[in-house]
Amino acid sequence: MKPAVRIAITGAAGNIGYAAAFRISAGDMLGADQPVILQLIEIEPALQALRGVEMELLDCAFPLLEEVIVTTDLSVGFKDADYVLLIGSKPRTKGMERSDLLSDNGKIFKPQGRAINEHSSRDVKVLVIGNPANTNGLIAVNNAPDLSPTQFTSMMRLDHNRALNQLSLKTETPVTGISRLTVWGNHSLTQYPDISHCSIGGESATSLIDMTWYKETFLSSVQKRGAEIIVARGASSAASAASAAIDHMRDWVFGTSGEDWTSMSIVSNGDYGITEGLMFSFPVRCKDGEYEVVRDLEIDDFSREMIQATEKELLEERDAVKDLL
Ligand code: NAX
Repeated sequence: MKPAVRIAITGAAGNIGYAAAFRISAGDMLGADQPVILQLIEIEPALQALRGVEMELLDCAFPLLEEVIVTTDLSVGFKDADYVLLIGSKPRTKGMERSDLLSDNGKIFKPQGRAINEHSSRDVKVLVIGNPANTNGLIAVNNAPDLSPTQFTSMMRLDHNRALNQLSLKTETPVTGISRLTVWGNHSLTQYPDISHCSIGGESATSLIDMTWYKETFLSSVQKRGAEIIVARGASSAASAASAAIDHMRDWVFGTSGEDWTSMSIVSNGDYGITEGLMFSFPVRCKDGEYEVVRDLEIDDFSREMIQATEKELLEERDAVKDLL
């Protein structure tokens, strides 16, 4: 057996954290030969619930789960962490302005970025899930100056998986037959699910898909899928978000398949003209624990417009939290 790795999860008593912890302990994220130590972080009011999660995890007698640490202390929770899932955040409540949401969450992600910088493994891989995920990720990475910006990512994989599902249903093709899909930009209504380079069952998606359906139905159905689930379930996506987080981390560690790629929000290097330093979702390929933007894809006028719109929104979000960066 390999030595155990440490996985820190904030908001671990919440819906997504609860779903993720069990799948990670079962080996879904890092493989059936990788023991794990879970470092579960919550705020004081949720500590009792978190102790219940700990009891359930232990009651599963997972062979890979070596230890569970439950804490409200960031220096304990992030200590030596090899992987970090930042899930806990402040939800938007009725009447709350987006700028208030951004700044309230900033107050969470700034100290968390600092604590990761100070206490986590020098090779830590961080995934930010708590919304607004891109800008929370931007705050965290800007407060971790001793780590590489490439160690911080935000989650777009749920949007990517949702788009795959929509295409699969529309074309009656299994999801495994669909590749080279990209969801660009922000995890918000401006995200751009792009099928320009996508292949479905070996054929180009643009030759199979009716572009009126694509523009008038598909785009908004992916963008608004989260809201649709809230209406149906009375609660926001949880198991699918946890599953997407596991997909994101697994691909980052073990690599994407062949010529295919995935969508990850990463710190922009200026690729595709996106403002340097912005946390933005690009098409990326992963290999040997690293990721690289898929470069030189042709961007048509429609795509350019959509990409610029989502970049504009992220620039506005960045401006709203500039004192936290
Ligand atoms: P829940 O409200 O069920 O759980 C959040 C948990 O975080 C709570 O237990 C709370 O006590 C804890 N928490 C709050 N502040 C904390 C802090 N400073 N440190 C540690 N823990 C803290 O929400 P859940 O459904 O699990 O969603 C969590 C976040 O994921 C939300 O921000 C949500 O909007 C976001 N999502 C992001 C997605 C993405 O694709 N990036 C998709 C799913 C989800 O909407």
